[in-house]
Formats: sequence, structure tokens, C-alpha cells
Amino acid sequence: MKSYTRKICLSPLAAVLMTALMVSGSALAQEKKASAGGHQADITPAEQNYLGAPSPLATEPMHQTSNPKAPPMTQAEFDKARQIYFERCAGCHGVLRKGATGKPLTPDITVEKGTEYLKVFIGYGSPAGMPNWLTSGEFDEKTVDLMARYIQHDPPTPPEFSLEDMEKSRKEYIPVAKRPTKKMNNYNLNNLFSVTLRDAGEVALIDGDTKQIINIIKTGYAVHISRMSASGRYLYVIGRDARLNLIDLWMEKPDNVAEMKVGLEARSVETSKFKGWEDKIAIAGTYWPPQFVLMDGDTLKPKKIVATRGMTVDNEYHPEPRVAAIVASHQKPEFLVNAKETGKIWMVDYTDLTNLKLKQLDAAKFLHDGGFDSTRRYFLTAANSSDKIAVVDTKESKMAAVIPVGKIPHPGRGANFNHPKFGPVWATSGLGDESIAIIGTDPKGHKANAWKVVQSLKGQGGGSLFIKTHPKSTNLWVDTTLNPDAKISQSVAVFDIKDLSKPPQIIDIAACAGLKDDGAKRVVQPEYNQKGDEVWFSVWSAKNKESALVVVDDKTRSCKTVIKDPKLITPTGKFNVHNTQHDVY
Ligand code: DHE
Repeated sequence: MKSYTRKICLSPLAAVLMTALMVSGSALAQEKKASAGGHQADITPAEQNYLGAPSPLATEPMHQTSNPKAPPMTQAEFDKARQIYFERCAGCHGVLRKGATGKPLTPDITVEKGTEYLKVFIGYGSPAGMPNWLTSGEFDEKTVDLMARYIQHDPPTPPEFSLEDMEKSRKEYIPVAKRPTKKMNNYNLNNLFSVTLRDAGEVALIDGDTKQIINIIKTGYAVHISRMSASGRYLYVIGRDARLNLIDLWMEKPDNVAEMKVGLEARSVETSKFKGWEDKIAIAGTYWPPQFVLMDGDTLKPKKIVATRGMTVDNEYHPEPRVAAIVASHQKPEFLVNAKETGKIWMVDYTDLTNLKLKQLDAAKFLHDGGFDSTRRYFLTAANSSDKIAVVDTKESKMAAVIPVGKIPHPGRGANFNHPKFGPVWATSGLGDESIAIIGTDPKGHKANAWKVVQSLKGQGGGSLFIKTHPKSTNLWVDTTLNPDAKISQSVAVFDIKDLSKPPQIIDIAACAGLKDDGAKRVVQPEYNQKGDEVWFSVWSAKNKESALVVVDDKTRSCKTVIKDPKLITPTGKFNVHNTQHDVY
């Protein structure tokens, strides 16, 4: 099996440039092209295409001291370098430059290395995953010199964000007393889709039955995910700028009823799902400040902040453990919160926010995304740069396993199905290689298979972000969105769960979309409708190019409907109300 070994982050611009460079020729030739000119023999374009959105922190006022031992810089130079750092480098090296998936770049290390050494490192990259900013054409000599001097100064510190800051930003457009007391529309809300329009900073609400757009709603910058309240009434949407929107689906035309900034940079949101606590509490996690906040579910009124700063699973202090995936337990009134850099999973009991009960589980570093098994007792989550899947038993509140898998697993919420030989399983694909790991999830009925990779499938290639099936389906869909080969990134692989020894069928989803522009047309994130007889894909082009949603008939695997509209700008994630509400995947 081909194995890609390094981790890397790049800005969307760099990713687009890289994709543009890579659209012709074989995957192997492309891999060689990507390696040429730098010291990066084992860094693949698929990894380089792992998007890092420019951090919204670039525009925040920050506290700054300069280091007298570092080479001098003018204020204008410093401001320019700071902007570049937050747009290009912070995703890997961290806001405080203490290291995340990239190396630490604090002055105690960088001053000793000196400007000339740092310039080589920045310009030519390293086999450990540093991009070759000069030879790739992204930076000129002057910018390389600027950044080499900048990282020898003390890292500027972005501000904290308190309950008071949140409260000040909170808007209740429609107070609870003025909201509908029953559903005021005729939409089949169970089959509604909330579609991320990433670069427009909006979500499109699409009626899954008629495929009509119901409303397009303004949300945060580079909006990221949607999650449903337990009752199916409220939709929560989080932007990368940590703007949280609360949308009431009961309104005649579903729209925003409240919003709040939960911090300065964020990726995750979830709501209480345990019996008796439906719709009561919401939680949002932030990348900066490194913390999570518990709020009232229907007003977003912030109630309690918990900082994630602390020790890693290797017992080293980390000053900015970003909050990645959050899920709501179905076994207890608890949230599970992934602290990325420390590798700890927090179990947060939300029954008493004054005397908060917290438990931390040691999983593995670089926790990212994940979902439940089919019984909704076990939470399976990727520790992506550790190449592992961590499993939490939410009933016993303890780790069940940490399982080595392929390179950089990226399950989304993963895929649950009944394997003809191994019983109930959960699957993940990944960024770093073509392997799809199938993991046994039934310690009672299939003890010998539980928490083991019982089968490894061979997908189309690396660069996969999402995998999906549905309890009513026997298809397993795998995207390869960030693969450098356009043929692969524009198509998906579909496996037959009844016979997984068969190679997958490859379906050219971008071709179905029939887009007029010559865009990137990256196909991303399969999402089922409520019935499980349709699977929806985004065909994701640049902001100024046409994009589309393609709906595939799950039984015949043929394209059924193409949804196009000038307002569907950069569609990526899609969240079916029923499936998201009940954790069906
Ligand atoms: Fe995501 C989920 C973080 C880039 C589309 N993404 C998640 C989650 C995290 C995360 C922590 C889990 C949230 C949860 O379950 O509570 N994503 C990040 C990043 O840090 C990263 C790598 C870079 C960045 O700077 O943001 C990143 N993500 C992307 C993209 O470029 C994607 C492909 C397109 C986009 O819209 O930005 C993207 N991420 C998604 C989607 C989900 C997601 C669609 C939810 C999948 C699901 O089925 O639940």
C-alpha cells in the first residue's frame, strides 16, 4: 500500500495554485512535480491540499513586545509579517507559535538559529512537512527574509474572550416569547438540508423533497458546520470567525433568531441530546481562545466558559489546545469535547453549570473529527496526525481503545453498517493514503472483532475527507476531495457492503453537474436524505466559478437531480436535519 508520511497545512490560495499545477498527468508524475524544487521528497500534493483557512485572528488587535535580541523590524514590516503568519502559518505552528502539527517557533529556538538558517527553512521547506514557500512561488525573497526576522520576535498574543465579551456581542433578533409556538410552515423539516456556502459566509436551507432553496441565511466568515437541536426545531451554525447563528425552523420562513460571537476563531457547535435535556443547552468550542462555552439552547445566553489549556497526554504543557469535534452523549447528560493538541477528550456534565463536573480522558494527540457507532454508545474519533482512532465508551465514561489506522484518518462522522462477516462496524477514510479502515464496534456480540481493523479497503487514493452510508442502504460512499488528480477529486468511489471484496464503482459526480466553468469541481461530503434513498454531493469550485449539488439515486447509483443557482457559492458541508438530529450515519 502506498503510504504518504508527512503532515502539512496550506492556505486555500496555495491549495488552489497547487491544484491548478496538478491537473494534468498521472498521479505519480504529479507527486514528483510537487516534490521537485524543494527538499520535500515525501510530501504529497494531497497533503499540501489539506486546506487551512486564513485565520480570522489576522485582523485582531494584539498585545506585542519585541525581542531586543532579534533583528530589527519597522512597525509596517511587523504588521505585514503578522498578517502573513496568521493567514499562512498559524494553522500548523499555532497562534502562540508553541507548535501544533508544525514545529514550535518561539524566540528561544529561532534567535539561536539565526536569520540565514531560517530563510533556508522557509524558502525550501523540510521533509518534516514545512512547505517550500520560495521555490513554490508563494513568497518572494523579500517575504522570506521578512518572515525569518518576524519569527525571532516575541509572538503577539491575541486577546482573550470572556463571558462579558460574548454577552456584548449577543443579539436576540426574535425573543423566545415572540417565536412561534408550533411549526408555521409546510416544509417536511425532517428532510431539510442546511448547506454550507463556505466563501459566501452563508447557509442555504434546501427542501430535500422539492430540491428548492427555502432561504439563504447570512452566517459567519468561512462558515463551517451545522448541527441540530434534539427536537429538530433549532439549527446551529458556526463560522470560522466564531460567530454562532441560531435558526428557528418553525418560522414561516426559517431564519436567524439569535446570534453571538463565542470567541475569535471556531469550528464546532453541539446541543444537549439526553432525555429531559432536549434543546436546553448549547456548547461551542473555539480554536482561539482555547476554550469552550456552555449556553442556553434557545437564547444563546452564555453561562460557563472552560479553558482547555493544560497538559498533553505526554505530560507537556500546551498553551493553546484548540477545540475540535464536540458530540452530545445519548447515555448521560454530557458533552464530549476533543482538545486537539493535548489529545484529551473532556466529558462535560451539563446538569449543574455552577458546580460543573468535568472528566478528562487520555486519548491521543491531534484529535479532530468523529461520530458515534450505530448504538450511539461509543464515540469514535480521529487523532489525525497520530494516525489513530480513539474510542470512548460514553456509558462507562472511559476510553475503550486507541486503534492504529492508515495515514491521517478523516472520518467526518464516519460510516456505520453491518458487515456480512464481522457484524456491526464503523469506517473511516483518510487524507494520507488510500486505505479505508473498517473497525468492529460490537464488543458484546462480536468480541473478537471489537476495536480492531477487521478489514482495510483500497479506495481511489489519498485526499479523502468524508465517508458515508445509511442504515437503509448497502452502499458505502467515499470522496477524495483533496487528491491531486482532478479525475479522482471530481469523482467518488462506492463500495457494495454486501460484497466488500469487489472493487468500488467510480462515479464521475462533477460530470453529472455539467458545470459551464472550468473550475476545480472538487466533489465533497456525501450526505443522505432522511429516507436513505438519495445521496447528495457538493461540487465545490472557486468563489467566482459555478458550483452545484448533485443528488444521486442510491439504488441505481445514477445522477438524479442537479441543483444549481447563482447563490450556491462554494457549497461544501450538507447537513440533513433528521440524520444530524439523530446521529444517523
Ligand atoms: Fe472542517 C468538520 C476543523 C477544513 C468541511 N472540521 C470539522 C470538525 C473540525 C474541523 C474540528 C469537526 C466539528 C464537529 O464535529 O464538531 N476543518 C477543520 C480545520 O481545522 C481545517 C482542517 C482547516 C481550517 O482552517 O478550517 C478544516 N473543513 C475544512 C475544509 O476545507 C472543508 C473541506 C470545507 C469547508 O467548508 O471549509 C471542511 N469540516 C467540514 C465539514 C465538516 C467538518 C463538512 C462536518 C462533517 C460532518 O459530516 O459532520
